[in-house]
Amino acid sequence: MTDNKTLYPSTADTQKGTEIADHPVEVGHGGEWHQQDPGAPRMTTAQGTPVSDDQNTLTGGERGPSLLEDFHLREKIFHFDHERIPERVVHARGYGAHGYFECTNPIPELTSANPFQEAGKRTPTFVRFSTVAGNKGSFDLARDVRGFAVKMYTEDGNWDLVGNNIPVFFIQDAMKFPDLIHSVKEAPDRAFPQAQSAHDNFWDFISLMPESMHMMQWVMSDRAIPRSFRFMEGFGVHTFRFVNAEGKSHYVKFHWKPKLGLQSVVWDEAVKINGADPDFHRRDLWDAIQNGDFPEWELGLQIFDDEFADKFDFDVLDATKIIPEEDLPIRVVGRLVLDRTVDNFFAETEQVAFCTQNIIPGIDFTNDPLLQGRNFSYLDTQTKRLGGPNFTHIPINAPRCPFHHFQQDGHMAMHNPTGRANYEPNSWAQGGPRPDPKAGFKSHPTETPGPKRRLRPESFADHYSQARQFYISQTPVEQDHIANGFAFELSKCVVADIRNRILSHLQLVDEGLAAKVADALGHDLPAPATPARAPVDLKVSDKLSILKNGPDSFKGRKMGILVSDGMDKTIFDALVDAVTAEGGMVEIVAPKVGGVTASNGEVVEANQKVDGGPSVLYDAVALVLGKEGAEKLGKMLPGKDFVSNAHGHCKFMAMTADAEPLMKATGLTDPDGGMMTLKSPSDAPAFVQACRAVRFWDRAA
Ligand code: HDE
Repeated sequence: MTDNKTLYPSTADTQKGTEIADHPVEVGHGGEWHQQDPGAPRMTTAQGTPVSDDQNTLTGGERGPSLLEDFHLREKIFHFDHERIPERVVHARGYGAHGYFECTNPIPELTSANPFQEAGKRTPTFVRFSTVAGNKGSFDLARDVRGFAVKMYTEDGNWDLVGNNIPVFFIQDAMKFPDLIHSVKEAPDRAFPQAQSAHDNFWDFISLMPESMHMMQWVMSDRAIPRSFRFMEGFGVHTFRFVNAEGKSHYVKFHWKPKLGLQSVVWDEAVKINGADPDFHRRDLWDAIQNGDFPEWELGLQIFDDEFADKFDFDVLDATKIIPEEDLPIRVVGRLVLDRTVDNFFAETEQVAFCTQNIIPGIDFTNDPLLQGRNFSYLDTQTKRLGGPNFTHIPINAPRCPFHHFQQDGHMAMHNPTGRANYEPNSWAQGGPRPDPKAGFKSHPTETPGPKRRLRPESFADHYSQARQFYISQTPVEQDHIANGFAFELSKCVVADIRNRILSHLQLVDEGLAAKVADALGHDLPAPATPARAPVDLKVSDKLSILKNGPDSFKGRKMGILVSDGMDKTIFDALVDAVTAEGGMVEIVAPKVGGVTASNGEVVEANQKVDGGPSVLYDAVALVLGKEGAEKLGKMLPGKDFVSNAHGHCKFMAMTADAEPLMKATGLTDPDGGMMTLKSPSDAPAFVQACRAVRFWDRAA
C-alpha cells in the first residue's frame, strides 16, 4: 500500500506532536486506573504533591457524597474555572508565529534603530495576524481588515509595529475608535450579527463618516478576504519618523511585501470556506511552517521629508491617505521570515501584548492623532487583559536584551530586584541602573505651535480623491468584486435610507460604481453627497490592485486532486510531481478517506473525504477519476459541488477523459480555456504552469 503521507506534503503531514504512544492507558473495572508508561513523569498538584488517582473524586462511601477536603479536585477545577482571560476588545481572533527580521540593506544614514545597522543582522521577531470584528471563536474568512502586528526583540528593547493588511484606516482621530468598533460589532441588544459588517449599525455609522470612504473601497475589495496571511501585504499605516545618530529626522511609511505575491479568494468562496474550515488561515500558516515552506515578506520603506510631504494636497499625518508607490517608490531594506510555530497558543499568541508605544532609539512618532490615541490605548488594554502591570514579565513580552529599572511589586511579579536601592537618584555603592543621556531614547524635538483646540485640520478634508484613485486602479474583475461587495453588504441593511446615503457617497467616488451598486440593490440613484472638499482626479496606481501583483508560480499554493477507484496512477503521479516541483502542495480528496484503488491495483490513501474537502479549500483542482468512480461522484451532491464550485470560482481545472460523467452530471460539457484534459502524464506540467495565473477570470465575464 502506498503511504502517501510521506510522499506528498499536505495538511496531514504537519501535525507536530501527534504520534500515538505505544503504551495504551487502561481504565480498569470500577474506574481504577493503571499507568502503563513507567517513563512518564509523576503527576502532582500545582503545589507539587504527588497525585495517586486522577479519575475519581474523594467520596464518603462508594456511592456517597463528595468531600470538600479533596484538594486535588478543588485545585483542578478552580484552575480550569480561571483559564480564560478577557479576549482582545478588537482583533480577538488571531494567529501568531515566530521568526526573524534580517537586514539586507543597512540604512544608518536614516536611522540609528538597531535592526537596520548591518547587512545580515537578524532580529528575533513574533508576528500575530488577526481579524478585527469577530470574537475569538469566529471564523477566519470574515470580510474584514487583517491585523499584521510585528514585535521585534531588538538589542535596544522591543519594537512593536502594530499594522494592518490595508494601508489606510476608517477614521482620522482616535476619538471615533470606540464608536467605529461599537458600530461594527454585534448590536448590544441582540448580540448579533457577529464577525461581519453587513448590517445597519455599521453602515449607518459609515454613511455619516465621509472620511471612511477610502477605507471602504479597500474593505469591499478582495483585500478583505485574503487567500492566506502568506499572500497579503502589511502596512504600518501611520507616518512614523526615523532619526539618525546625528538627530536628523525623516518621515517613514512601512510596507511588508509578501514573497509569494498577492492573492485573495472570491466572496462566495469565503462564505463556503467559513463552513468547510473556519480555521482556514491559521491552518494554512501552521501547515506552511511545519512543511518548512517559511512565509516571507520584504520590508519596504517610503522615506520622505517635509518638503516632499508639502507637495501633496492631503496631509501625511492623516491615516486615511496613502502615498502611492508610483509617487514615492518603496526601498527594500530587509526581510521577515516566519520559521517557527508556537509551542503553546495561549502562552504566546494569546498573551502577546503589542503596544504602539513600544519604540526604540532611531524611531519616533508623528503627530498623527490616530497614532497618538493608540499610544494610550494599547498599554491600557494589556493591563486589563493580562491582569496587571507585570505583563512584560511573561516570556513572549519580555525584552531579550538586558533590562534594569526600579519598577516593583504588583500582581504576579516574576523579576524581583534584590538589594536596598529601589529609587533614583540614590547614593548607594550598588545603587542600581542609571539613565544613559547619550544612548537612551530621546524624542525628536519637533515644534508644536498653536492654540489648544478641538479641531480637524483643513488638510484632512478631502475624503474622496484617493477612494476614486483606488477604484480606477483596479482591473475590471476587481471593480466588479468591489461593486458586489457593496451590494451584498448594503442588501443586509434593513433601512433604505442607510443604503441611499452610501449611494450618495459612492457617486463622488465613481459614478459607474454607484450605478452598478444601485442597480444591484434595485434603487434609484440619490443626489450625490456634498463633499467637504471637492475630489480631484489622481493617476492610476497599479500597486493598489491584487491581480496586477499576483503570484508568478504555484509555489505555496494547494491543488486538490479528486480521485476515485480505477484512476490512472501514472497521470496522478505526474500531477503530484509537477505540483511539488513548483513548490506547491497537494491534497487528495476521495469518496472515502481510506483511499482508492488505482487501475494498476495500487492503493492511494486520501487526505479528505469529498464532503470534508470541498474545492473551495484549494487554489486549483484536478479530477483524476476512473469511469465508474466519476459516475458515482456524479450522483453525489459533494461530488457535483466540488466541480461546480471550482468552475464558478474561476479556478483552473484539469480532468482525465474518464472524468466525463462527473462533468456531465454538473452540466459542464463546454470546456473553456481554464479547463485542461489530462490525456497522458506529460500533460501535467503544462496544467500546473497554467495555474500560475491564479484564476481563469475570463470565465467570470
Ligand atoms: Fe488597534 N487596538 N486601535 N489599530 N490594533 C488593539 O490592543 C486601537 C488601529 C491593531 O495582534 C487593541 O492588544 C485604537 C489602527 C492590531 O494583539 C486596542 C485605535 C491599526 C491589533 C486597540 C486603533 C490597528 C490591534 C485591542 C484608534 C492599524 C491587534 C487588543 C486610535 C495600523 C494586535 C490590543 C495583536 C489591537 C486600540 C486603530 C491595528 C484596544 C484606540 C489604525 C493589528 O488597544
